Amino acid sequence: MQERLKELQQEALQAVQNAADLKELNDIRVSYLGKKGPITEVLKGMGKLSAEERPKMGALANEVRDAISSSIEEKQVTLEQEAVQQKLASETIDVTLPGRPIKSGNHHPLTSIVEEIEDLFIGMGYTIAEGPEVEQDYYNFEALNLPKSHPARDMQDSFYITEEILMRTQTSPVQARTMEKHHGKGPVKIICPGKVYRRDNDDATHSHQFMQIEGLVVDENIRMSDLKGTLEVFAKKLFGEDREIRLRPSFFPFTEPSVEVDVSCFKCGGSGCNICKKTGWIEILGAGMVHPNVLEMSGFDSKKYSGFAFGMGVERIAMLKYGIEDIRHFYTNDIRFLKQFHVSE
Ligand code: 2U9
Repeated sequence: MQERLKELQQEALQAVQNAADLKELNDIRVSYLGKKGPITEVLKGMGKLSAEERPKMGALANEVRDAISSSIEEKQVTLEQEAVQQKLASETIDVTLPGRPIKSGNHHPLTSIVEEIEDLFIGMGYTIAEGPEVEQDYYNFEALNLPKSHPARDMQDSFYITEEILMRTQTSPVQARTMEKHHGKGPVKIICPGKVYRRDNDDATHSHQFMQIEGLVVDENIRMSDLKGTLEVFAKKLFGEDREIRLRPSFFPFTEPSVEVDVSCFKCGGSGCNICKKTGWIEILGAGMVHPNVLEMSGFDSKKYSGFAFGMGVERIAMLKYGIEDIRHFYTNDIRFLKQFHVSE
């Protein structure tokens, strides 16, 4: 029995030594030290021993069991450490490798232009005002000095929904609504960006839906020189510090006097090229002093208050700024077109 126990110890220690992983080690533990293991088996035969030999054999069995179990524990620590080392080695990150670029989208060019213009005017103390795209005839036309009989209504063929409701043809109704909310008390200083709708046949330079930005300032002592100074800052910011503007007389029902505003050509600097059609000037917006009828209709005393307003088509500004030749590129969402406006941050 003594020999058998020694033999088992040898065998077990050898097996523990050779164990390749934690699972194998656990199998050894179960097979040698478990209830059905060989040591238990040997101990069962102790009944046949003399009273003298029994305690000796019991002590030896415990020694063997302890030796096997401590060698298993030792081996377990070694295997666990090896496993950690292996995991660390396999998961090593080379922090010196360059990162993978994260693909990000970018703003639509129209959004960028609108935001750039908004930021500029916010910097000059304006606030942004928005209003409904489905608008009442009153705010779209009547309140802007375009009564039902006015011939200028023909100039802007509109999408009517009912006799009195239409898709707005300009963002001006937002200004009329804002003025009304001020109950005749200035100042009003707003920028109104948004979509507008006109019954036009789509081609390279026309779209039945496009974006406008309009501005309105109403207060005491607002003069044409305020309008000119404001638009000069705008033109320089958008098209370059060397730009100049010029005002040409024009007509809009909601402003008097009215002007069309040109910026000196940003390509040739004014000497004449294909962009400015050899004139040195490019038309960028319309503007004027708010018509007294418009002030009165929205509740302002036109003897006390005056104002200026201006309006521009956002697509036109973007086409000029980025050299885009077809307005339809803005709406077809071709990723190759949109990607060109990616600005990495
Ligand atoms: C109120 C009073 C006055 C807004 C103005 C223009 C001149 C203008 C066009 C430019 C190109 C529209 O996109 S476009 O077709 N706009 O020329 N807009 S003054 O005047 C207003 C607006 C609201 C209450």
